[in-house]
Amino acid sequence: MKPVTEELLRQAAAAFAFDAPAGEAARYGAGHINDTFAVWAADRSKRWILQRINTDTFTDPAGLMENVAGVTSYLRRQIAARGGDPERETLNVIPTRDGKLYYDDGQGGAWRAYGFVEGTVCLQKVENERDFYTVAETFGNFQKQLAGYPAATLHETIARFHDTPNRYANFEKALAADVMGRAKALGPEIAFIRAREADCHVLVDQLAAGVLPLRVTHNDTKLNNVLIDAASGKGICVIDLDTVMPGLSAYDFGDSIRFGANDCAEDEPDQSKVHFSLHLYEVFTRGYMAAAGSAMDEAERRSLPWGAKLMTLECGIRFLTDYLEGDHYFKISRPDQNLDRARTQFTLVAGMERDFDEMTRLALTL
Ligand code: ADP
Ligand code: GN1
Ligand code: MG
Repeated sequence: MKPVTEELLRQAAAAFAFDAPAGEAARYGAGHINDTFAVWAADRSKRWILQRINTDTFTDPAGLMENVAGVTSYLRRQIAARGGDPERETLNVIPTRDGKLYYDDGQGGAWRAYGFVEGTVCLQKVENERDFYTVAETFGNFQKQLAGYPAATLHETIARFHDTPNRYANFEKALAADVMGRAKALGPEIAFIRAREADCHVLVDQLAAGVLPLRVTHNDTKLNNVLIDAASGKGICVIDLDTVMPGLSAYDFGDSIRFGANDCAEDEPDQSKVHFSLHLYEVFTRGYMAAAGSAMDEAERRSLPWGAKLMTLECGIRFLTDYLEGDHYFKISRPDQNLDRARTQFTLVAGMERDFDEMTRLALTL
């Protein structure tokens, strides 16, 4: 994607039907994929989120925004029915002045706007157990609330997103091509991935065999995709709905464990500081099960620790693939950041393997 210029940002902000004149806009948040800005009203009475969707990643912004509009209006009805606040407990799409779900800037950029959910915190790292429990409940509820959503109407915004064997195959291709000449220094990482090739198939095989139910899932359940109410500490709003698609509960459960069941940054360069936390895994499992466990049979519960291990392995494979290909997918702010991200994932996978029996016992009993 081309860099966002001042002019492009100004034009994009002017395209939306905000309910007050727009003023200053500045970059906001810490996502790896989209370009996110907060736009203040000219009188600073309120602000909105304005995002340029990464159309290299999401090649069908129209289909993507249909998903987002469909899911958020469905959630609004559910939230209103239980007496909640639909302005804060779901994203709310603000249409363009000509009534569209997104603005096409004519230079390959697709922009959308949401109401800004004020009075929240967005964590980059687990700071305390209570917050992690809250995140678990919030994603568990999200899945439960969408159980009746017509999954067949959802567009697949990224084909084969959590198809781990396909991610493995792409890694082997990137390794064979080695366009940056980086493979020679990656012996241990390559061996680590190759030793787990068979594992990559576990979940997709169970899905194909009909052992696990297909659900509407978020598919990118990082901690920083939940907004936590600053006053009550309750998880209130699930954001980043670009990858909402049919999937497995193990994907959502697993990606949260990958990101949150440790006390390190995703790109920690010092591997001696990276530790999988079985205790935080237990905290998360309790929260997730409290919200979504009643609908899960034994096979689905058994799939959860596999989700944790495979989402972490898959993400490491994706970071390393991007590193081999020259860092074109995940935004980086320093050299070797994707390599550090990959190594961190592999250290976490090794930790999970040590604790796997206990992880399974907890998923079956909590
Ligand atoms: P990315 O796909 O790049 O991760 P996100 O949609 O997750 O983009 O947004 C990036 C960040 O912007 C979030 O981590 C959060 O801090 C902030 N954010 C996004 N939407 C809202 C919103 N509606 N209200 C307040 N903050 C938001
Ligand atoms: C990306 O968009 P963001 O930063 O929430 C990525 C996820 C990865 C994650 C790793 C669409 O998430 O799949 O797990 O980075 N999203 C996409 O931090 O590829
Ligand atoms: Mg995000």
